[in-house]
Amino acid sequence: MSKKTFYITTPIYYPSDKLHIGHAYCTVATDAMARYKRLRGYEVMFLTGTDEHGQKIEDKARDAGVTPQQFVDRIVTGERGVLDLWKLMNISNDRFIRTTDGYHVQAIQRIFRKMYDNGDIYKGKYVGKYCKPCESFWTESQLVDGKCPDCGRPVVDAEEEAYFFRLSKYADRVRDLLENTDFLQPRSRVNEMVNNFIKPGLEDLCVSRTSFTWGIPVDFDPGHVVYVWIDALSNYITALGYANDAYNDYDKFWPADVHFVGKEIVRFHSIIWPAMLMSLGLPLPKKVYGHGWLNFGGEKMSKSRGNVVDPYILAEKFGVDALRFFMLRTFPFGSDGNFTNELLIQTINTDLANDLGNLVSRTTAMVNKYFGESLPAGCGQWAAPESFDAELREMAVGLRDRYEEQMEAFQFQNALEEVFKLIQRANKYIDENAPWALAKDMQANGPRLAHVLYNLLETTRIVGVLLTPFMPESMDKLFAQIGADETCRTWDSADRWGALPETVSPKKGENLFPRIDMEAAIKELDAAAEAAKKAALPAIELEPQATEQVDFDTFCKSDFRAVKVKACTHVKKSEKLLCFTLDDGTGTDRQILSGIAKWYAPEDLVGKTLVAIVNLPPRKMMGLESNGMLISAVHKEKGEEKLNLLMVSDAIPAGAKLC
Ligand code: ME8
Repeated sequence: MSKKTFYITTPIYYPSDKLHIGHAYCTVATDAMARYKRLRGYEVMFLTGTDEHGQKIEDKARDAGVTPQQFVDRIVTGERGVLDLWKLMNISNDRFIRTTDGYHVQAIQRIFRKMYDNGDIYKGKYVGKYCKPCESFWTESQLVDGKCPDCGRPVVDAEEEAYFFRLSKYADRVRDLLENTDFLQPRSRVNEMVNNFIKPGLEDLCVSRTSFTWGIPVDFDPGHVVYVWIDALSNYITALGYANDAYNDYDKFWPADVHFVGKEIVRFHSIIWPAMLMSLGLPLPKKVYGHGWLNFGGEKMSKSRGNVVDPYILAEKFGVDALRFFMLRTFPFGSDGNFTNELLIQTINTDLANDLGNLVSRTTAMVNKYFGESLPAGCGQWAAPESFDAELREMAVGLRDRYEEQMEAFQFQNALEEVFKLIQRANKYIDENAPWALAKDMQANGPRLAHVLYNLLETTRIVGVLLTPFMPESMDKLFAQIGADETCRTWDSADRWGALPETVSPKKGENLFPRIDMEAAIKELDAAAEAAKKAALPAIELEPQATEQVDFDTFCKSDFRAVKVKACTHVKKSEKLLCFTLDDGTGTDRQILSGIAKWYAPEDLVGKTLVAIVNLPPRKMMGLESNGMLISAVHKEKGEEKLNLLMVSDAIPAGAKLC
């Protein structure tokens, strides 16, 4: 009999910037789901990838001075790029699609043509705004203060030929899908879609562009490229081999069991995507799940807001599994969550170091201490069980069902909550039995102690199985420590008490989740974030040149002269000011104050030939008079202000006019 299949996807990410922990959130959730289904024996197809076309990428590549393909290659396959990040996060995707892959490009052209041939795509006129100098079309909403968002100049009304998709034709069917099935989850997102987008009337969608070239060409109409969302959404079927020969998995895996997507792109997945599939005559995905955002400081984490958290820093510091676990344990998947380093460390310390880590280390240590290599045969049985023996055992064998119910509803947080209730119960069971007291008389209490420890090992094993989708590497270590081989790491064994042989050889090993010193770690993270912020700043930043013009006569009124420094001292009580005594060629010393103490030691300036503007009105600073201003060059390096006094050749005599 063929295996049951499960097809799950993440959105395909824009490789416009480095990905952050917010992107990792969805991918880690998808990974946990995929691993859970594999554990249950499903044949899983887990797809992720990158969405590489569109104007934004074209613009960024131009700014970076490379071709769009070079630009996306660097972010996808380069060091610490998308592929590296998924490797780091231990993501077990079965396939990775790039929308620049040849097979996808060809499939999109076929899909576009099919929709054109069946009359759902037609040529019309796109009415919008046009910026002549930039040769760009804009929609009303893209304008900034009614002007071109690129150059700020006025725009004119314009029309452009474009292809449209008859989205309006599918409005009723899509509404029915949303309102009368559980296609879209969480349910709360349905009203949002219907009220905000469907009720006001679905308009046909413009699905081609002629204003830029970085996209998939419409093969029957040169100059048009396919709208990036038509290109992107189709990835879910092209990656299976729809309309191409690269793969042959469409019949096996389509329709998808679930698309996991962030809440802001639910609109595309629950309205446009089903309508496209209806037009193509294909089955619809079974579910779209719109998850919440990971916020930082109360706002969506995103590069443009400058509040991104770097997964590399956190993974290096706390381990990948702790990070994966934290994201799914702490925030309900359907709602937004506020990421803080404190919360991350607190979760690691409480759940992983204290509760789980202690259970494992105490149990294995006690087996080794009181019994050596292994527990005696027969320890799984106890003739007169205590009430807490039964309680622990019942809770443990019933856990798999409770966990499954939550996982099937994508409620990772609740599934983990169930697991941790058992872990806490097991720790309480240690205290209830006080093994250290039993160990005082091994002759009398040895068999009971062995039974208690077996119950703890068995509970730990069940916990280990169910935590594997979340923390695969650490659970491998956990199994090795309690001596569980492959046969008792399975889904089937997770509701079977006694699957662990009585005489396995547990070995207390390294601490699975070391406790973290909150204060020290926060300090280090803050410093790392500061350094990363600095590193991301441009190497050199220059002030934009003034656009306002000065007429020549006004400019000529400024009198610039070469001056020689006779003396230079710090101004008392001022951290910024230096006081210069200058020879300006008039025979009378000139005093100028300048706020450059941060950059120069006074003694280094004596004897230098500088440039000053000498016909400014006198100004008082810190009780001293300044007559003019020294000219310097300013710029920023990695966000830090730099200043260089303009120094000219000493061959120039004091007082020489600069013109
Ligand atoms: O939207 N918290 O790509 P994208 C949670 N290419 N999720 C976040 C997040 C955060 N702080 N920041 C981003 C696109 N995401 C399209 C998708 S699919 C056919 C095309 C999530 O790179 C975001 O919600 O901008 C989205 O689901 C995913 O990352 C990709 O975002």
